[in-house]
Amino acid sequence: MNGRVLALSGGVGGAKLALGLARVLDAGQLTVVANTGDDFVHLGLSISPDVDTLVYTLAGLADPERGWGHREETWGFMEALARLGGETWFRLGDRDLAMHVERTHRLAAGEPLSAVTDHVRRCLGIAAAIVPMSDDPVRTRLDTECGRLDFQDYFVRRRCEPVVRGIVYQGAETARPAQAWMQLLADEPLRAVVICPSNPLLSIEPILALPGVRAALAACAAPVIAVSPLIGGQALKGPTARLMRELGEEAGAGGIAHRYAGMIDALLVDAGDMPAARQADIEWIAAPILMDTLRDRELLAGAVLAAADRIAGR
Ligand code: FO1
Repeated sequence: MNGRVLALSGGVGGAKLALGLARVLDAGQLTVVANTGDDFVHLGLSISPDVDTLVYTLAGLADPERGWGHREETWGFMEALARLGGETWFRLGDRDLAMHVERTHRLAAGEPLSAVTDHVRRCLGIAAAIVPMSDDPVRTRLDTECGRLDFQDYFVRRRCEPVVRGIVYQGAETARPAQAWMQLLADEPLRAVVICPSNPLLSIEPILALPGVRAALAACAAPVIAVSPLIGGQALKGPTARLMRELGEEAGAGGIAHRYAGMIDALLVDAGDMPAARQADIEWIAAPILMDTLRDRELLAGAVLAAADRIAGR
């Protein structure tokens, strides 16, 4: 069974499922939309962390421990920068640096981020399409007890420690979602739309906040399947559960279902998170959502596609 699949993703967690989908689908059937709300300019370089995590993961180049950055990385640039008293809180590895330099150079020459990303994808032999959610800048900022913070300041420099009171997706209201994926959503008969197990507030919401995206998903004829990023109320990585609590949301599968209600047909959760009674008018499906190994990623991708095919009556 084949057919095109559109996946919405943030960084590490989402990229794991994207890799599983890429491995079980025929070449060219997968399009992954990457959050760009985490993007920023650092040391004069244009950094797109979630785009790069997807690129490195799908190219088999991601560092297996960190999840972000290039595998077999060396840190000569960082060491030299530290000696010069430069900013070292955001670590740019020597191999990774090539990505940021090339992207910055191409953006400065007038290429849109989607074209730069597609160029990189082809150079690294990735069959799946990777589409930044928009070519226009959207910047996630957090209102915290320490004031309004840029995303990477909150996430990396301050290790998600400040208590968060609100989140803004600056620029989202006027940014145009990239053509490549909105057209797919509107025109193509899709097999499934997948919301990857990424942070719903920091990674998926910036995509949903773009004009027309929620309506397009609600109107989409294909099954929309989400995978919970939480198990037993805990995120496997990152601040998802804490952030949901800080913003008054239920930090559990129920909270995820509530967030995506009206947009998704089914939510895949850990067996221990299955509710006693139907909730949020969606189908709840118990699935192996922990993705430690490559095999786990393929199995979860298979479970997502099986759910979509069943809902579509295929
Ligand atoms: N995450 C960190 O925790 N520390 C870093 O120094 C760091 C550097 C970095 C460099 C390039 C890149 O593409 C990602 C990097 N990340 C780093 C990951 C990253 O910023 C976050 O995990 C994402 O933005 C959240 O999805």
